[in-house]
Amino acid sequence: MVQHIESVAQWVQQFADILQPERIQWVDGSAEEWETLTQQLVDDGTFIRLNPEKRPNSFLARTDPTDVARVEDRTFICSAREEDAGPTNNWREPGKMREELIEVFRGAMRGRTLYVIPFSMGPIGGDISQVGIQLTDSPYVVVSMHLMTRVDNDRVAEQIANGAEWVPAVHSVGYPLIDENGDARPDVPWPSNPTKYIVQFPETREIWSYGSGYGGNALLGKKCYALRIASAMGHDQGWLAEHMLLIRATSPAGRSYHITAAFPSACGKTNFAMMRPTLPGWKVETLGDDIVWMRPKADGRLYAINPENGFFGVAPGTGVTTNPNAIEALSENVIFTNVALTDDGDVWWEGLTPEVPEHLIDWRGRDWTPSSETPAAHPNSRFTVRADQAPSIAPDWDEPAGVPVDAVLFGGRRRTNTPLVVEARSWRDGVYIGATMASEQTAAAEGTVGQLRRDPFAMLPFCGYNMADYWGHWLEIGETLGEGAPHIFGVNWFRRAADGSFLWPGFGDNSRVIDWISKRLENEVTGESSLLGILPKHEEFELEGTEVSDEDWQALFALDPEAWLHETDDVERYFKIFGSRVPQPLRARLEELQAALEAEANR
Ligand code: OXD
Ligand code: MN
Repeated sequence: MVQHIESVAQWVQQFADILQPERIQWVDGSAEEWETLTQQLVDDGTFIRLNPEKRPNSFLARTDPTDVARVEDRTFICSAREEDAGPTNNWREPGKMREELIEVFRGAMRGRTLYVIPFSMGPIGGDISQVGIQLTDSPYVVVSMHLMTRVDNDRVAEQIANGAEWVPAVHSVGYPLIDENGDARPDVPWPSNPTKYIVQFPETREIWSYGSGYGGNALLGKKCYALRIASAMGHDQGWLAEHMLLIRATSPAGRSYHITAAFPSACGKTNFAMMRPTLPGWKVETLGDDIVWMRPKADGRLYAINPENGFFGVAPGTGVTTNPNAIEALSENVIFTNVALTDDGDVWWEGLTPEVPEHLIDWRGRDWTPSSETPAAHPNSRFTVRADQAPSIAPDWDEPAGVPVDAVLFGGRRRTNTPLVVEARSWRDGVYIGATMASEQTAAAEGTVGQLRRDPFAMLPFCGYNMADYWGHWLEIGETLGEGAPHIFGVNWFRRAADGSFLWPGFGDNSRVIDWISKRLENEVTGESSLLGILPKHEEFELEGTEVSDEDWQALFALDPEAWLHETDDVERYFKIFGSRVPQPLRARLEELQAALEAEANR
């Protein structure tokens, strides 16, 4: 048990002295623990138990309306030197941040239970897996961690006893039940604090989080560990931690391809990961929907695992037509957060069904009817469910060795400019596509929805060190892999026609893009050379059964050199932010592209 490991016991005691909880509970991940804690959450008013005949063992939580998304402006990368955090991260000097946070943490758990959660990211003991221990005063976090990570006291203890490095992660919602004068105050259904800190110390591999109980702010195995801390570990140790989904696509001929894809938050990663292909004979199996860890192995290939154990998916837009696999996965054992409640004790959100219920209780607990002016479910409302409940889950998704990656996709939400699919001619050009990705902002983080922002590799909020060094790390991994490197593609499902309608049907029809990618991997088609890379020829691409007209097809790939020169000017300005740290090969690619676009514009 982890409580018998001296380094762990000491660390827990050190924080217990600061946080001053009423008691400490060592979490074991068992079914009994789930039972007890979910019932306690119901009794305390945090959870509503859903109608067991409709959705057994499932719960609805409503957060405080001010605690609904990741708080990027309160997320800090505290490396020893500011330049190592880089211009895209908020930086604070680690010593100062520690002092400030210890004061904030002091007494933060008065009157509450301190839960100690030993967990593994990835199958316990796997050669790409890693362990951690989270402290929290939120039982909602404990049961969510049960679903999202492998919580197991004995087996994690065994890893640590055998020398595994463990990441300490401290979390408090910042709502003590007893103030410094010893006066009690009542609890609320969703305790949180208006002041929030999501802090990573990449060099010492520590996470300190305060004030929020929601999602990536509070389930510290996810964004804080599996992306911010793990990206820094990977940089030092020669591997990659990425904001990517992972699937296996099998062709009608029975050939399987492992594909990872990076899309910014709330751009359909979960839908893509659980796709039901419309192209006859294709099958897609899910391995992961949000994060992959990848390591080059001795056979010269890049191997990937999904370090998570569950899906924390955006609910709105997930429906029987858009993602039937997710809908099946959600039939039992689910924690829903900030969706609407139906009159018969079930859940609903925009896009779940084409028909809209006559009456609901919205995510804020208020009566709602179709004439209400606000959505019934919060745009960033979520479901939390174990990965193996998805009917599309690959039978070997849990294999510690991981799978060899054949193709890497980078995509954003772009109305204009970016083609449906383009293959990079080289690893360098692929890294350029990843580094210059941009997307229209969604509701997953606070900020203005719809604004275009550069989101390199979909890692803008998640890279635990200088983004330009991260690009350099990708270039180095490419060199290590050489011939065995996956092919890299840029994709965009969101291009619009002049009238504002989507040019591409998306969802299951994205299997058509996979089909073309597989033909490129097999060298069965040549594609067509363009300034941006290799584009599909019309005749190489399966469109039968879609309503994509010739005109739509042209528009999906139209390249306007003037518009692209604006794009490359913007990239040039973006690169300037990183100064001399931008790797030379990426500057060279930018210059090459600018010269080619200028020649094209002057023709
Ligand atoms: C997520 C995100 O929660 O990217 O996966 O915001
Ligand atoms: Mn994500």
